[in-house]
Amino acid sequence: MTLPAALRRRFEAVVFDWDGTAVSDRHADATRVRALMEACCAEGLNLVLTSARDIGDVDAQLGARPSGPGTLRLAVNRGAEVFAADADGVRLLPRRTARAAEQNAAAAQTAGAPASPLATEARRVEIGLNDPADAARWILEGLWSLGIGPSQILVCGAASGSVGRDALVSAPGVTAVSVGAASDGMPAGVLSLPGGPVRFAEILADQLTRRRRRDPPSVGDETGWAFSVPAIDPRSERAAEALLTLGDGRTGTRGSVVVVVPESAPRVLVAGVYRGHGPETELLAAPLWNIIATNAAARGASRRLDLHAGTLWQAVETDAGVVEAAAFASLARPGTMALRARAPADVVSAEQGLLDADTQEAIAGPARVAEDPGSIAAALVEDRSRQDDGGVRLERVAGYTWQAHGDASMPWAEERARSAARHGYERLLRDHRRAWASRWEVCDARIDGDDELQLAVRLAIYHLVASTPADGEGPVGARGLTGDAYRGHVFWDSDSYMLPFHAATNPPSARAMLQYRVARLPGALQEAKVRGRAGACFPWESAEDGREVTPTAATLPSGEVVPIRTGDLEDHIDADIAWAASSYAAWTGDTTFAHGPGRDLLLHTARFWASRIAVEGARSHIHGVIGPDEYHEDVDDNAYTNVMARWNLRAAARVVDDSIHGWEREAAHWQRLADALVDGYDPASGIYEQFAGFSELEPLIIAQLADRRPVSAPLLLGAERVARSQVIKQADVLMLHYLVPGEVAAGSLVPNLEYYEPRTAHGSTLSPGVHAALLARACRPEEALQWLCVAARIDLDDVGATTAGGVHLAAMGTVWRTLSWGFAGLSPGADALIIDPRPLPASWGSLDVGVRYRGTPVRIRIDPAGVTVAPAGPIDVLLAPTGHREHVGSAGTRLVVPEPQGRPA
Ligand code: IFM
Repeated sequence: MTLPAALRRRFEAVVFDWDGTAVSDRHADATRVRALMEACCAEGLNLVLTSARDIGDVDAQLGARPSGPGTLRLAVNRGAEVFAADADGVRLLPRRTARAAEQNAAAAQTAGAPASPLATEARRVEIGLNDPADAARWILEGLWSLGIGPSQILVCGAASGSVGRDALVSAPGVTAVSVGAASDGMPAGVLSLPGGPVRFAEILADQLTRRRRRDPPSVGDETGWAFSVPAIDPRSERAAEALLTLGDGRTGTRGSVVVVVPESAPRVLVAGVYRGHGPETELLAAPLWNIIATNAAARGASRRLDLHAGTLWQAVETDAGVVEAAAFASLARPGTMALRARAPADVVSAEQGLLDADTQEAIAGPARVAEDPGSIAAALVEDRSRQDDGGVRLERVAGYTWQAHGDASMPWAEERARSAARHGYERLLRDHRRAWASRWEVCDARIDGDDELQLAVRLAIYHLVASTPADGEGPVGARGLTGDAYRGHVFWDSDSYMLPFHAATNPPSARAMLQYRVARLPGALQEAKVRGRAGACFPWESAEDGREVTPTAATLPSGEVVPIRTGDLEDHIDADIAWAASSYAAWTGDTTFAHGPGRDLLLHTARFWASRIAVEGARSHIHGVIGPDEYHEDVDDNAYTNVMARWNLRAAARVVDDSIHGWEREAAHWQRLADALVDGYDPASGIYEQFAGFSELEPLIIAQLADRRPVSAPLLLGAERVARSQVIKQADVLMLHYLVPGEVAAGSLVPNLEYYEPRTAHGSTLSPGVHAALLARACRPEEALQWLCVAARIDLDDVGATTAGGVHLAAMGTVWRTLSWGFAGLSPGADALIIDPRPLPASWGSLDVGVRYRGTPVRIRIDPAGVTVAPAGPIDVLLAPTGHREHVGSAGTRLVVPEPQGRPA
């Protein structure tokens, strides 16, 4: 029998009733269905059997012992108990309390998709679930933790309802079919396909066939998780490719159409692997694994990136028919990628293989690109087969190796591809999906009430994760691995804007980012000497060897050549790196780092400042810098630079006091210098002057001059006028309130926000999100929301027409921080997680953010009535508004927050 269209696709999980659907009754012979189930699991399909009967009964009849990679779960006793069956036998899985189920239900409502199973894991105890609806939710959550969403699930036998039928079939996106008699009283939306166990066996057999003939997997389409690009638009194709990039933290593959299109700029990039020297240093482009060489021309394409599972699906219409493909870069095995495609025979008629990055011509066999100093080797295991549905299936498993300095090993790349191919496509997919799902369990941020913003927030989080390695050195360029802009150079974007997300959610990634700096400390010590300074002087733009790679000049569209002085003058990078190290240590409590390389960073940057500061009478100064506001160059006493230097000196002096002998005199000197540093603060107005003389500049208010912001003020007004005016490019003084609120005068946030925000062009993508966070801290949620939306849509709307060169990861970092710190007020205290929430925008029902404090994952949910804290293990929290400290056990707790209005920081 031909199955209805809704079933003629690959599902990633099948949930089915045992009695009446899989077998006719308790005495029926289950040999055939057992064989089918085991075969399906062996091909990666996940199965969940539900039954009102107990495990002994069901297992005696079924006796399935699948070896995977697909899982088999048995939700028996009407779902009151769940067992896993595998090659080792049948074992009971831990169950949850009804309270945990309630909280998850609330969270699921918030997310519009299954809640994170984190809270469930945290509170499982040995009592049964009485309500079958809880079991249904448990099933959805369990599959979600495998990276499988409702849109990838087929529910069979919904009519008998041995677990919460309605909860299962009403999950948005689930496909439900009943094989029972038509009169079973099925809920709306359930397909009727009478035929009982015979029909069910046909459905399973069909799923097995699809897997055996290597159909591309189904890719999730959940609301709030699926980012879609429905067509090829030549004007925005390159930006789309950047937004659709697949990343495993170490490698990035732009989400190009699988069949080359003229507008495309496909790229595979590897973190930290560059070619060239000095300002010309740029990321080396690796051979392409993700493009099919064909003569067929693409007429259109629809692409969808499932953010929860890091998997890209596409259907490309060519003149020879439709090519469907699914691809991923394994988060579980960085350097391993996989692609499956179903294509008309004419499209994939020739031998395939890697493509050259520049010419896009096929390369025979493995390939290596090597251009001093870096190199990348790539190899493919490829399988091309003709299937009886007339099409061709192409399966590729790619292995990449790299060397930042020297020769990448081709044999290793080949072995990486071969061992991954031996592991098998379905296992690779399973491991990859689980890796993403488990990252999301901690780092997801959920906004109830704004689906569009929710998706943009998740896209930001996705790119932060996808662009950042979790071991070794983690150099993260301004655009990560999503494009060539800024040549992959590493700026303060990495330390001050992206690192906070990683420190608070996945510390190994933050540690890797810091390791990149730590490993370049010797170079920074050397650079300081060259510049006649002490300590360490880190470069403003950094690449492979840690030397300054900032270009020294740029050519404007008019042809005019202008000098670039940031490399010489944007010294605040030193304090930014020190701040990143201390932020990581505060979230993690990693004393090995704090007393080792972290301390070195702090001390040597302090030494740099001590030698950079000029003592003039009783006061000390820093002359001739560029602050974050790059419209004004060579200024004296930039408040941001001075206060960050002061913070750096004081933090280093504290470290000496606490743990180092022999440095006391130097530390006392740092203290004196810090105390004497001018900071431009005027207690009468509460305003920090951005730099000496700023207040005398032409008082232009860009908010009144420009139709809309962000705007490029130099384009609007001319660079010279801007330099003579109070128009600023991006948050400068306000970066102090954002990074070191304890180092600025109490009560100074509001006056500085009111003074500087209207003067800010937001000409850098780093700026809107910082303002959003600070407006949230200032209890101005609706204005905060406006800027948050701007920040979250910078790449989606290609606001500056620069997304083709890669997404703006720093801005993405500000999006996350606006939620976690701006609104939720989360920060790492010395012995407790500090929660200091602010009012939410009226349109949000709640905000739910996850962090990892001192190793313990914890979710914090803020709603108008209070805060719910759900840690995975016991932690101490400090509710800042009341000073109330509480030891919260893994069962979670609800804290009441008094009226938050009117308490600006
Ligand atoms: O680091 C930023 C800088 O603050 C503004 N111009 C762009 C750089 C890279 O994003």
